[in-house]
Amino acid sequence: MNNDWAFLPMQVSNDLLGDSARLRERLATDSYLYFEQVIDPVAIQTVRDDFTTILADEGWIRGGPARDRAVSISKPVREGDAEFFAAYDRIQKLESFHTMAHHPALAALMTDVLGPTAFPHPLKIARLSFPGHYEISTPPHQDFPNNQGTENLTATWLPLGDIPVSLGGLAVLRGSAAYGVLPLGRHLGPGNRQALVPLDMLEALRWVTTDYAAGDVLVFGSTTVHASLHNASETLMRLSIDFRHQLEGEALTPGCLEPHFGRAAWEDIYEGWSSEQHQFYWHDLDYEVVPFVEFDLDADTATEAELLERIVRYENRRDVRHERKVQTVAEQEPPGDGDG
Ligand SMILES: O=C(O)CCC(=O)C(=O)O
Repeated sequence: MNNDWAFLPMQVSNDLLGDSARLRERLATDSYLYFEQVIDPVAIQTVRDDFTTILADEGWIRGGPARDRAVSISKPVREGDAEFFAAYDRIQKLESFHTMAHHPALAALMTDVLGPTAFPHPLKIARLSFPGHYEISTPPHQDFPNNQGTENLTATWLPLGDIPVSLGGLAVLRGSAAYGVLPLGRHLGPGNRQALVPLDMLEALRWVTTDYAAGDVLVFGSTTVHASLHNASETLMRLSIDFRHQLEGEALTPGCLEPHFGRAAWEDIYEGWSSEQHQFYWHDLDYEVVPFVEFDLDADTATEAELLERIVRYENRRDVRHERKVQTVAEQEPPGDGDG
């Protein structure tokens, strides 16, 4: 979606920290809570460093002194493409990434929001958003259809570094959670599904977003409609992580107990970690595992054939934009020592 003018600013909720009743009231009304600078930015930078080290090593971004800026040099890939997993499988093994879900400030915040037995799912998600990859921006969607279990499931989204609007952070359709689970359509972006948001909702509600900074946390419910803005930067990748949380005693589905994309055993993920503290932590928790049910797609969504057409059109556009980006990087970003 366009990054400007259509949005209202997000309301900052730091003043409600520690006040569970008012946090829950605001979450119920607005469908999101946005907190500035609640996580130590140095801890966030550690995760970013681990991500960018892998991305530079895989040739996705410029290495050397430019590494931290995440200057994209490879052709964009879609989540699920074979090339995507070269970097993503390595990122999924990062101790710093999984451990961030247990950061004391995040745990305290989620205890305030959900209750004393709040815990993060073992499934933890990283998003690696390429510049000029507009067709693949995360579409408006709700987390419930992809996760299921309890509707009280609540997500946290953390920028790994500053994410101004131009870099394509998350936007939320304020008040959307009250409308319940919406019909689903096909999409090329992460999750491959979009919420088909009815016109009356779009007329009644407003999209909100902000310029995120390292250390910020966005919280939203399982039926909150949210989407990413386009990463409209010419050359920079947008990096973020997101977790799902719930209370003990509630339901979850088997996929929430697996690594994202389910491509490695937990023992492989944990290989080389310095601490066992956050390994297999859910074995000691109480929850009910319920089956995942495939939701039907709305009859009006794109057909398989239309989706294929979209993929071809997308790939052509992506390739043209990629060539332009390579030229821009060559002009604006002199090569660094450590380029892979
Ligand atoms: O960061 C993104 O682009 C998508 C995050 C998100 O909406 C999700 O994981 O549900």
